[in-house]
Amino acid sequence: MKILLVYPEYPDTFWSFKWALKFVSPKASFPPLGLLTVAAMLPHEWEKKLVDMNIETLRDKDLEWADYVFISAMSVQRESVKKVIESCKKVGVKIVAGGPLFTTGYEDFEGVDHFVLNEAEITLKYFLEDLKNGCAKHVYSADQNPDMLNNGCPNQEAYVHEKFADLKETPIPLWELVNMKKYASMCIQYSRGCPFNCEFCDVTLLFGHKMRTKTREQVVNELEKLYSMGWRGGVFFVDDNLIGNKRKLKREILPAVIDWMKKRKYPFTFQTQVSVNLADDDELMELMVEAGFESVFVGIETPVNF
Ligand code: B12
Ligand code: SF4
Repeated sequence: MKILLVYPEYPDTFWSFKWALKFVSPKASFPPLGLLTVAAMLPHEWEKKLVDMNIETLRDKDLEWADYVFISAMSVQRESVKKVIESCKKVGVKIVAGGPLFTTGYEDFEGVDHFVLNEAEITLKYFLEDLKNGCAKHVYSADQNPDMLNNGCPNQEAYVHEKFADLKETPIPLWELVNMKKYASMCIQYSRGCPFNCEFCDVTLLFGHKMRTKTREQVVNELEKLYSMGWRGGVFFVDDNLIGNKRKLKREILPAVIDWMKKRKYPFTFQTQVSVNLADDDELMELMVEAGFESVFVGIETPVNF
């Protein structure tokens, strides 16, 4: 089976860093971590290629090569997604779509053969099983309503009775698919979810309020993987709010990262996103600095006191 993983183009916004990137050689800020994680969950023997449209053009010849095109996107990539779907339809290749854009509104997209929604750790295995049995459905979704649970063929929708994934099952992203030189920074994810509830933010809808975390071994193995692939420089912890579970971060994760960074002579600098209550915690700030965090992104979106 040949799988083409496609990451649609961003429009020209602040976060695209289009103008800033001109001063350094990379073409895009970050690689698509969701697609690389999904790629690592697909059968080992399947052939996989990645086209990140923020660094290269998607050609018909790429689409013709594939048996399935896997698309991931966030809302800001909507227009490009529509064009990718059109191109796939023109060459007659089947489409599997997942990620935040589709999980929060798949009904807006016609022409997609299979929606594999929510976290792939939960839904992808059901799709792969049905595909093997020749009866893949139109929609795979995580839902807590037990009445909607129906995983048998030939229904058109499968509701998996499990809302959020255990990150201990999450594999190391398939970094082999990426040309690291084209990016300003690499990424790693340690946790999902956020204890807060800012009204504009899709994070808690998608990933819940309960912090789910990887183990310290997983974090160190992911750093080691990036290092062994030759990466040196920035690494973005893409967590929604890295300090959502301060205790585990302070007691387990940061000490392991500090240890690894010291052994490897600080090959990376880290960036991340945190809630503003980081400022209350000197010990945590000191540990983060010792681990190699050089900047944090703090969103001050509300004047309401917590
Ligand atoms: C890193 C990040 C970015 C990076 C992008 C880096 C990149 N190349 O991906 C930066 C900082 C640039 C960014 C910017 C923005 N972002 Co952003 N970002 C994130 C963040 C924090 C992590 C993404 C990530 O790597 N996750 C780790 C991977 C493993 O998770 P994942 O991608 O969700 O993938 C999993 C599943 O979704 C699924 N899956 C994903 N893709 C696919 C595909 C298939 C085929 C299948 C089967 C499954 C599947 O399986 C994966 C494993 O479980 C998320 C929040 C989050 N927790 O995900 C927000 C998030 C994706 N961003 C969001 C938004 C809104 C934005 C902005 C528009 C914000 C703004 N107003 O400017 C900008 C727009 C960017 C632009 N250029 O204009 C929203 C998207 C909402 C939505 N419904 O689409 C999110 C969810 C955060 C939020 N606040 O709600 N972002
Ligand atoms: S603190 Fe950040 S991640 Fe958490 S709900 Fe608010 S905006 Fe979303």
